[in-house]
Amino acid sequence: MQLRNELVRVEADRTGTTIDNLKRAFLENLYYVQGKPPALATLNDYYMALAHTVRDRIMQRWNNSAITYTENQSRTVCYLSAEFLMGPHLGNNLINLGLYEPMKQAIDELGINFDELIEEEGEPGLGNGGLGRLAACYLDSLAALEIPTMGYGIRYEFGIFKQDIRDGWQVEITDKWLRNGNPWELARPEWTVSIPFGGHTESYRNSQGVYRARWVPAWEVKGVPYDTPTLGYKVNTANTLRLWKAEAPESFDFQAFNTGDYYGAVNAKVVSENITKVLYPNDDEIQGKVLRLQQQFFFVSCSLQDMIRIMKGQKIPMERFHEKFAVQLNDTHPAIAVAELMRLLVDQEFLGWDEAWAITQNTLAYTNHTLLPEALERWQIDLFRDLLPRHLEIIYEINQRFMDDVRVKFIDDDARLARMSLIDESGERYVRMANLACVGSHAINGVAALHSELLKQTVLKDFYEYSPEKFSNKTNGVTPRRFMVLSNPRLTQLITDRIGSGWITDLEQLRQLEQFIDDPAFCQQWRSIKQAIKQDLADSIQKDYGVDVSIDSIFDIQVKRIHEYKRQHLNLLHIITLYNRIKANPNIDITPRTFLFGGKAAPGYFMAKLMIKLVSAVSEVINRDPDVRGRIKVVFLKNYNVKFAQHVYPAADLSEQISTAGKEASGTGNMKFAMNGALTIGTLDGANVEIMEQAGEENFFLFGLTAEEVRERKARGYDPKAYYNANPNLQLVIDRIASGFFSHGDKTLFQPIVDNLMQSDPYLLFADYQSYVECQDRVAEAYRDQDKWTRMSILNAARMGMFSSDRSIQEYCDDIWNVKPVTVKETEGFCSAT
Ligand code: Z2T
Repeated sequence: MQLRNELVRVEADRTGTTIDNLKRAFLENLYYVQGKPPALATLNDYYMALAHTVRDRIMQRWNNSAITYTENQSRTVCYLSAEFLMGPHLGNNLINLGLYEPMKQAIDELGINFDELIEEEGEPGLGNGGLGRLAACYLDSLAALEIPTMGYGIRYEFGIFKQDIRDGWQVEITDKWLRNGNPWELARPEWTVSIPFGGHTESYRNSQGVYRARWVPAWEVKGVPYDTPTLGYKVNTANTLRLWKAEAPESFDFQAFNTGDYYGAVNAKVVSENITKVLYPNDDEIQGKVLRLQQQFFFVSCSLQDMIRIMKGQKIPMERFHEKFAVQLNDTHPAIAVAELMRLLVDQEFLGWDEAWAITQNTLAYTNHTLLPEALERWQIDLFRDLLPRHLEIIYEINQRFMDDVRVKFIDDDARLARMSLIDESGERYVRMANLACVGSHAINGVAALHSELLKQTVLKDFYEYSPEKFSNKTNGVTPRRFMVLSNPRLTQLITDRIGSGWITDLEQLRQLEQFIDDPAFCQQWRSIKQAIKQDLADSIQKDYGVDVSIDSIFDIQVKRIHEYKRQHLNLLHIITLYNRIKANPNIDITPRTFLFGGKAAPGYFMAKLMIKLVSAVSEVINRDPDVRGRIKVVFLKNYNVKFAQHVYPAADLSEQISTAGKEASGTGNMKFAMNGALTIGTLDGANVEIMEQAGEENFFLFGLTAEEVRERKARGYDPKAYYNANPNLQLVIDRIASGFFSHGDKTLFQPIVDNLMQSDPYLLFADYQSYVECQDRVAEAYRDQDKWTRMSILNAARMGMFSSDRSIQEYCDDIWNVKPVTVKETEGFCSAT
C-alpha cells in the first residue's frame, strides 16, 4: 500500500517559530495532547505541553534525516552502549533548535514561568556515571557533525536509583522515570525483534548436503524499540537513540490456555519483562549475574538484527555489512556482539566463516574505559552455556583459530597463549569479554593519553604486542552545548559578546579569550558572573539543607561516583586538617572555603557508603562548631545527577580531581569544571595530564605521586604506618576520626576506614597526604589574589578547546569509523509523501 504523491502539509502550529506560533502551539498542545483546560492544568501539564511543542518542531528534521539516510544508503555509526545518561531533554533540544530564547519569551508572555518548566523535567537516569554520560555527549557531537548515527541501548524501566541521605547514610529509592509518561520517545512496535535464549544446538544437513549448526532455544523474548531523536546544534540532522524494551511473546498466553497453568504462563511473562527492568548500579565493578548477561545479549542481538533489517530494507547485500555500519562497543558490555554477529551472518545469513569473520572484525571497534581488574568482565562457562549455547561454540571456534595464529607468531610461549585465550582456564573456567572484544575488533582505544599507554603496558599488553596497529588513543570530550551554553547562559553571553558564537561548534576558538586577560572590565565581568552563579547555588543549599554558605569562600567541589580510588576521603583528610588548625588556634587566618560533595555509592559497596557517612559526620561537627566561625563549611549534596550537575559545574572555583594516579581512566567532570572557569587541583591521572598540558602548569594545582611512582612504591612494599608515624598532622587527623570525635563518641563506626588506611591503604592516601595539603595551601594563597585567580580561571576556560566531544568524535570518524557527514535536506512547511 502506498500513498499517492501527496504533499503532507505541515501547519504553523506544528513548526512555526514566531512568538505567536509558539504561544498558540503551546496552548493547543495543552488542550489537545494533555487534554487540560488551563484552569485544571498542573505544572506537569504545562511541562508536557511545552515538551510536545518542542517535539513537534523536531519531527520534520527527524523525518528528513530518515529519508536522506535511506535514499543515500549512508554509512552509519552504531554506538552500542548499555548506558546512556542523557540528562533532561527540553532545554537541550531548545538550544540545539536555536529556539531557547523565543520559547522562553513565548512562555513567559503567557504568564507561565519558563525556568520552572525546565526544572520540572525529571531525567532518564539510564547510566551510572562517566561511561553513560560520555555516550550522551558523543550522540550530541555526532549529530552536530552531521554524522548518520544510531545509539543502541536498553530502555531500563528503573534507571539509577534516587539517592536520599538519612542520618548521614545513603538510602536508595527506585527511580520511576516513566511515571508521568515520556514525551521524547516514540514506540516502534512494527520493528519488534525476537531474542532467543537457552536450549541447545544441533547440526543438520542443508539442501546441498552441507552440515550447518542450528540453535534450538528454550525460550525467547520480544525486543520493542523506543526511539528518541538526538538533534545536532543548529543543523537539520536529527539522529536516533533506539532503546530496547523486553516484552513477553504473545505465545505465553496461548500456553496458559492449553495447559491450564495460568500462573506459570503469567510468571514466564514477568521473567521476560524483567530483562529490562533495572539498571545495574555498579560503576567500575562486575557482578557476574545471569540477568546482566541476559541484558547484554538482549540489546546486542536486538540492535544487530535491526541493522540486518535495515540492510535488507535498502537491498544492500549482506557481504557489505561493514561498509554500511561502523559499530562501536562502549566497553565490554556489548562485547557479545562479536559472537552474535558471527552467528547471524553464518547461521542465519549463510555466509562462510572466513567471510563472516572479516566482516565482523571490520565492523566492530572496542573502547576500554578502565584498568581496574575488578571491572574486567568474565562469565562463568556453565552460566554462559546455559544461556547462550551456540555463542559458546562460536567463541570456541574463534578461539581455536586465534590460538593457532598466536602459536605461530609467538612460538613456544604457552603462558602467553593462556593469557590471551578467550577462555580463562586458570581455575574455574570463564569467558573473557575483553579478550573477545579485542580479537573481534579492528580498532581498540583507551579514553585518555595516559590510560591508552597503560592499557598497552598492562591489561591489554599481549594484545598490543600481537596487533599494535589496532591500538590508538581517543581522549574523551564533553559537549559544550549542554555543559556551557545550556548550563551557563551568563558565561555564554559574555564569551559570545567578545568573540562571537563560533566557539560553540569550534571550541578551540575560546583561545581568543586570552586577549582579554589584561582587560579589567572583562575580568570584572568574568568574576561577577562566577559570584552570581555561586549565589544561586548558595540559595539552593540554604533552601534544601538549611546551611548558609558564603560566596566569598572558595567553592571547592568534588562531584562524581563515590569510590575509594577517587579518594573523596583524601579530600576529607584535608578538611579535617584545616579544622584541626582552627581548633589549635581559633584566630588563625585561613581562606574561607565551602566544601561540596556529591555522588552515589554502589548500593553493595560498603566502604563507599561509609565514606558518605563520614562526609556527613564531619560536616555536622564543622558546620556548627562556633570556633570555626563559618570559615569552613561542608555539605553533601544528595542525589547528584546530570540535571543537578548543570547547576554545579558553573559555580565551582576549585575542581577536585584527586584519584590515585593510574586509576581514573579519563574523567570527564574535570573537563566540565575547567571549561566553566574552575581551577583544578589534581593528580597526574587520566585526562588531568592533558588538561594541565593545555592550561599550563602555572594554572594547575598539581600534587601527588605519578602512576609510575605509585607502581614503584607498591612494588617496594608500601607501608602506610610509616607515613602516619612520621607526620604529626596526619596522625592527628586519623586519631580524631578513630576517637569517635565525629561519631558522637562511637569509636567503631569509622573503624573500617581507619583500619583500611592504616593497614593497607590500597589507594595511597597517606603517601599523597602531605603533598595534597601543601598544594591546598597554595590554592588558599592564590585565591587571596582575586585578580590573579580570575586570570587563571579565564586561561583555563580559554584553553579547554580540545576537550570538546566534537574533537573526540572527529578523531573517531577519521581514524576508526571512516565516516563522512551527510547534509540533511531541508523542506519548507511540507514534505512529499513519497
Ligand atoms: C564508568 O563510568 C567508567 C568506566 C567503567 O569501566 C565503567 C563505568 Cl560505569 C568499565 C568511567 C571511567 O571511570 C572514567 O574515568 C571515564 O572518564 C569514563 O568512564 C568515560 O570514559
